[in-house]
Parts: sequence; structure tokens; C-alpha cells
Amino acid sequence: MKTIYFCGSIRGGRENATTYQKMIHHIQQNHNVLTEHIGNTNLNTNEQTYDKDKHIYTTDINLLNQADLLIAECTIPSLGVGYELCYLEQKGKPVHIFYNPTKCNLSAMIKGNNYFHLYPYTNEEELFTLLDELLKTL
Ligand code: 6K6
Repeated sequence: MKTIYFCGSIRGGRENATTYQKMIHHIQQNHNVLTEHIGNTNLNTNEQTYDKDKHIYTTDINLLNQADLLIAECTIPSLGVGYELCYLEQKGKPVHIFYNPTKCNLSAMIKGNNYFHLYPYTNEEELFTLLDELLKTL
């Protein structure tokens, strides 16, 4: 059983929150997901105070340090997710990135980096087939 940090957009936009939630539930069948809250479909993303943001940052860095690997859904661009991908790259931990190329133009800083494992998908069936293939290797 691996300890996984799942990343998805929060302030970047919550349009794909249901997909994050389904991916998290799928991963949780066999692994420990540190960030179940990313799949919360009732989030108020407007609530933001400096103190709360400091707490979120400190908590998430602590969780990132505990993770064996990172899985991200990157179709919705998010500064926070980009930061997390880079953070785990610097720690030398595996980073797996899912995205739908028919719905986004993924940044060259992600697509052009050979360190990252990329999983382009065009529909939900393909997404979960690719996710299963990855989970089988863990
Ligand atoms: C409470 C419940 C769910 O979300 C909250 C409050 N906000 C955050 N809580 C935890 N992690 C967060 C929060 N906001 C951003 N993050 C981290 O940054 C997550 O790990 C996401 O992967 C990433 C999203 O960044 P933005 O830039 O899209 O917000």
C-alpha cells in the first residue's frame, strides 16, 4: 500500500471536482490518499484569509513530505498544482500526471519535462484504464 498525494485544482477552478473525487475513491481501494478533500464537491473556494492560507501551505508541505508519490489531474490549470508537481520532482519522488488534451493545452513546462509521467486521456473510460495500469505497477 502506497501513500499518495492527489492534486487537483482548487482556486484554479472546480469544474473537474467530480473527476477528482472518482479518481480518489478508485485509488483508495488499495492505497492511502493523503488529500481526500481535493474531491470535495461542496468547497467554498472564495474563503481566503492570510492565516488560513499559511495553514494550508504548511499542512500541504507536510503531507507532500509524507507522500511516496504524487498523482495529479491537470486538465484545469492551477498554480498550486504546478508548485506541488515541482516540489515532488525536487524531492526525487514519482509524479504521475493525467490530463485531457481535448480540453486543455497543457503547459510546456509540464509536457516538456521528461521527469514527469504523462497520461493523456480523452474520456472517462480511458482515464480509469490508464489509472488502473499505473496502480498495478505500485
Ligand atoms: C478545504 C477543503 C478543501 O480545500 C480546503 C481549503 N483549501 C485547500 N486545502 C488544501 N489544499 C489546498 C487548498 N487550496 C490549495 N491546496 C493545494 O493546492 C492542493 O493540494 C491542490 O492540489 C492545490 C490546488 O491549488 P490552487 O492554486 O488551484 O488552489
